[in-house]
Amino acid sequence: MTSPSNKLYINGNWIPAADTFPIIDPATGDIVGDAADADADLALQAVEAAHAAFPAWSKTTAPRRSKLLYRWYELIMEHRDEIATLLTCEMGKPFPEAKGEVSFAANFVLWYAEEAKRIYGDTVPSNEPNKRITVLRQPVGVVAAITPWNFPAAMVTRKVAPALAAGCTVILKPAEQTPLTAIRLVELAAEAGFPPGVINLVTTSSPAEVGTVLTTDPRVRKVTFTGSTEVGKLLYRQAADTIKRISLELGGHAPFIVFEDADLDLAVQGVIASKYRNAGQTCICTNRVYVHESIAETFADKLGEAVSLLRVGHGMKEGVHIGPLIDEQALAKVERHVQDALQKGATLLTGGSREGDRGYFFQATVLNNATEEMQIATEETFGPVAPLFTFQTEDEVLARANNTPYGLAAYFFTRDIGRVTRMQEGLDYGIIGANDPAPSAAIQAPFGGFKESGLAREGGKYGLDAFLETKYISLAF
Ligand code: TXE
Repeated sequence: MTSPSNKLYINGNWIPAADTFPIIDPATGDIVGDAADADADLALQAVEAAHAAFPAWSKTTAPRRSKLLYRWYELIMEHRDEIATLLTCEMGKPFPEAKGEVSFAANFVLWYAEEAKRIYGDTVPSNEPNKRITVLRQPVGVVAAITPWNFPAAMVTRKVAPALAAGCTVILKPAEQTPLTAIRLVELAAEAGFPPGVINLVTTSSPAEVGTVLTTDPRVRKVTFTGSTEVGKLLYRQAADTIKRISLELGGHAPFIVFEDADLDLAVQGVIASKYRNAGQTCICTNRVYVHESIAETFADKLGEAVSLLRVGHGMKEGVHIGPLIDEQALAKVERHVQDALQKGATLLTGGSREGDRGYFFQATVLNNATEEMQIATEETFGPVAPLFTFQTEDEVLARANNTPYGLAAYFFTRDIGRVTRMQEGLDYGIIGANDPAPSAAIQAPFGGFKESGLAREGGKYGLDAFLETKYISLAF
């Protein structure tokens, strides 16, 4: 692994902080690097730099912005394996998944390199012959991007690339568990040639201190955040005083519904793909599997058997499907949810416990006979545990699926076209997988949630809107 830079990137310079903090491999508990520990003063310096760089960057031509983004994309792809190694070592996901994530991350940069050239305005017909109405799209200003640990590369580029394409300058604050991937991505952005102050990086072990600066300083005009619903609500409140634009991509509690006419083998593979990827630490991960009572036993047998074959281990080992959870707290939460479900009458089909005596591993688990009273039915588990519920009718399962404050992703499997139409329209979720367990792989599609799962969309042409203001000009002549 290359040695990470334990510095902050502010105004085009790599500068040290007074302190650093260690980064832990969740598979071993070993220290794999360290990162600079920014405080409020350093966060303010980053805001100052982004603010000073904004006028020139916002006036940089679209082809020039596009070219720099394209160069950044090329550099990320050239260093794909190296970044993926860093990612596995600080976050834990299996190396092939990490490589997939780095390509996914790079593709956002590529997409927005193109999209930068397509930020169009409008001419609107006027009521009077001597007036012209035009509508300009202009960059919103300085952007604070706060990213989580579960996708340390893709969440950075899904926010930073559209912001830069729109003409905004950025302060990036990655999660304290996974700053090394972000540092490397920013090093490559610097190498690509973005001018000083256009991208700034503040790593910190005190997210509340730095986050307060980023969400209250009036020079920051936009906050884009992915993380827990709890922190999302806090940032929303903090940003309210200065009416910042805010995008929130928060928690989820995805239902996965298997109707009696579904292709059961496909549905089993679907649960595996949507639940166990990233050890279940994905906001669109399946959280509740509803199976029609007439096929419940067959489905449970098939799923239990398939999941028992998944191998848990260090992400750099070959043949591993599931890496560790991010930390002890995450592991304890998963354990708590499983214990609570077992106490309330669930039965284990496979898994159910921690694995090994080092690192934060939990076995791939399937719980049968789950009910709504269990914590797992309402709280985001963020781990490799699939609880199985049964249902009798379409109306009933639709109501149960929608009975949550979350509204990010929902999945269902059926071969009845009428039911496909009714379900996709009836589910109160921002992302629907109809016979598809992996809708999020499309960078061109709008990713985001209803209700308490968030605000605004990321990805594709939709992801640019969050970084643009609309200006209406009425010209009399
Ligand atoms: O999230 P946090 P955590 C969910 C998931 C998980 C739970 C807790 O259920 O089990 O949240 O994870 C920064 N001001 N998701 O505690 O704390 C933090 O530094 C400013 C879903 O890791 O929300 C990091 O950069 N920033 C999710 C980011 O918020 C603050 C991804 C996310 O961390 C801050 C991760 C503050 N006061 C967890 N406090 C998804 N949507 O995919 C924290 N942060």
